Amino acid sequence: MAEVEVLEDEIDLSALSDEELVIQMHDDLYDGLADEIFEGTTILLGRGWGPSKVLDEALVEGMRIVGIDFRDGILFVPEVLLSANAMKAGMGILRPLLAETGALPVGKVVIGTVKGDIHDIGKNLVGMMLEGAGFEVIDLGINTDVEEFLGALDEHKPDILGMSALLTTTMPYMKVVIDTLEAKSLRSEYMVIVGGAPLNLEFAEAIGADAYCRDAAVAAETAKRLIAERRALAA
Ligand code: B1M
Repeated sequence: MAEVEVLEDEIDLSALSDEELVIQMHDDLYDGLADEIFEGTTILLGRGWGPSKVLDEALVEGMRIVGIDFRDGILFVPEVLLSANAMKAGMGILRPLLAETGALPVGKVVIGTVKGDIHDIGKNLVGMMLEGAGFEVIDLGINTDVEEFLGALDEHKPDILGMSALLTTTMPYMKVVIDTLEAKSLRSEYMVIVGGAPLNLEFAEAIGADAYCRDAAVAAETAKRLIAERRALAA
């Protein structure tokens, strides 16, 4: 009986209009419902939507709403991880299609937790939020030393280098990376964003980073702003 009631409450996504379905997908992303996001993405593609349109209007917009509520303390880490997981379910379908159509990501980010530090929950959230904002993210994982950062920058040629640190003992390593970029005359090639609980704006400025991001939502907003500013300068 209980099962019947649950089934009666379920929404038939395929019966919704495009507009209703997109709004429903925003709700489902918010609620971290990966199966529904997978289904909604499949339905929109089946109705002739291009992968970029599905990404922008259904997924990225949904994650933008999640990001705002995370920033404002309405959503918390476990909920955002579920949303990010649901986003990944949609991205899994869209990623190969986007590659086929040659749709360009907003930009590329190489990200890692610095040497000596194994905290990665925040860094992973940042990576997911950046993906949600349309960035291609190359995640180097934890305990990343300067050689690994340099190797990844050389290989992937990102727009942005992102570093995370959760320990007061590891945050100075960010300066080692930035100083090495300076020493190799590579600093101007990349915009550097940093974050992690013990950091603040003063520290970011002191080590020569381009931006300090207090949380994952701010990181995604900041990355978009930095890209837009650089493109405006180049135009
Ligand atoms: Co550790 N740990 N930990 N820990 N740990 C802290 C950081 C600590 C504050 C706990 C405490 O003592 N109160 C303390 C640091 C003290 C200090 O340095 N002043 C600490 C310590 C001491 C340690 C060990 C040394 C403990 C020991 O072994 N004696 C050890 C260190 C190991 C190492 O790294 N070498 C250690 C180990 C661990 C675990 C492995 C058990 C585990 C990590 C699991 C994992 O990450 N996979 C762990 C955890 C979970 C924590 C706490 C409890 C939670 C961290 C977390 O995930 N927060 C933490 C206490 C705390 O912060 N309350 C603590 C949630 C996460 C979403 O937030 O990471 O801040 P956060 O990320 C945010 C922002 O900071 C920002 O956006 C994120 C999302 O909004 N952000 C960025 C982060 N990176 C960013 C990058 C950006 C932009 C924004 O751009 C690139």
